[in-house]
Amino acid sequence: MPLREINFDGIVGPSHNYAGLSLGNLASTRNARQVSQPRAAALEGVEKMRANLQLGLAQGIFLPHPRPDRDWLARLGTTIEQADDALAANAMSASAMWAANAATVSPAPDTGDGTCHLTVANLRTMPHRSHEWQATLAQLQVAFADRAAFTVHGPVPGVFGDEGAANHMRLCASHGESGVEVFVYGRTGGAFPARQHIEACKAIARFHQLDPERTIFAEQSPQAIEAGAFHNDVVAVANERVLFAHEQAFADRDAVVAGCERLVPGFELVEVSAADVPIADAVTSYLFNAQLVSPPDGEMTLIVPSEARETPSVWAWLQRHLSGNGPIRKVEVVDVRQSMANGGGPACLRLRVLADPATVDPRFMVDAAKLDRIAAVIEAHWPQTIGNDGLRDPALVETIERARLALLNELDLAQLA
Ligand code: SUG
Repeated sequence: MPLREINFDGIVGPSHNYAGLSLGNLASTRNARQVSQPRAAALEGVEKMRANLQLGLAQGIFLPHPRPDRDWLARLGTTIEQADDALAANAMSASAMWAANAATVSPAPDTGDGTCHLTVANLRTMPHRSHEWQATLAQLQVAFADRAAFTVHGPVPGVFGDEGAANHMRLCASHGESGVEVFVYGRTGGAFPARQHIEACKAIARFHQLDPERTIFAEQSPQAIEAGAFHNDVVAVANERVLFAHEQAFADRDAVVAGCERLVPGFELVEVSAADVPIADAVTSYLFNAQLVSPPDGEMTLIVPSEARETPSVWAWLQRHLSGNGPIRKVEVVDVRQSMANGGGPACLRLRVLADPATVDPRFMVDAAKLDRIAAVIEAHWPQTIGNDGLRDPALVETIERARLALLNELDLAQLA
């Protein structure tokens, strides 16, 4: 069976809220203490997946994690009832929705043993994210249990921060061919935390048995991190032979481009200048946190959040690109405002896995009918709103725990409970 790109979207969990937990993520800070809408958020995510299916793409899902994370609180010697506000917020976060941070994926054509390797991200920089990996790993082990097709790795040691696919890009002539993997790390010492450590990148490249000749380690530009690009996928995205990036994405832009030109047949750089789109506009609009995909009709498509249409410099750039001869042939707009308000765009919400869909546990794959069933559970069980003062409210906690169980039962995944 041919390999296909499958986008696994994180279903937005019933505890989705705005706690302002992510320093360096400007949207998270700006929207701290706003009232969230978990039901609308999860339904936006379902609509995005529906749109992907309509483009002819293969679609998968990851499930919300248990929240509050009672095990994590117990390891801190407390409970959701007794924790202070800060710990309670960290234990309640629905941040696992941003599946781009779940793992780093190297598909079979790139690896020494011909299986698709996944390394779960330790996410150690942010406390609310540092306790995601256990539940993520449990799902990866079920979804990708086929040992002939997949190798799933535990996290790299927590001393070296790893944020998964958000800091990793793959370029290739076409999906099924062997690719060049680009790992993007940050250097500490700037205004905001650099979440991805170079040692984590190197360890993953070793675990995944990548060819060192076809692996690039690139430093993210400190300017980009300072402007609010806390992950590389806020300023760059790759698909097949195309790298779409802001000119200020990398510390040494020329070295990244030269490496890709040397290694990727037909490499094409689509670069956006700061004169056309200031980096601040790239960060507020999430122009680059788009899904750049190759639908079956062959028209490379950029799936952007509606904020991109509302940012004049960005929308003008997109119109110019579409009217020219560039490789991006179509732009689709999706509304993921609830996630965007926490700094999570269309690309954050998905993990790309190149694989034969038949080798994935079918409970993690969706079609339109299954999305209808998921939407019905969300409508019936997800809270409509959460205000930040109510995060420990026992009735809310009970609603959230029940909602997740209802979804697991609907999808025959109660084993993850
Ligand atoms: O890690 N926001 C997430 C957004 C992750 C976006 N992912 C990618 N770019 N791939 C983060 O900063 C905010 C949570 C809060 O403030 O309640 C948050 O965790």
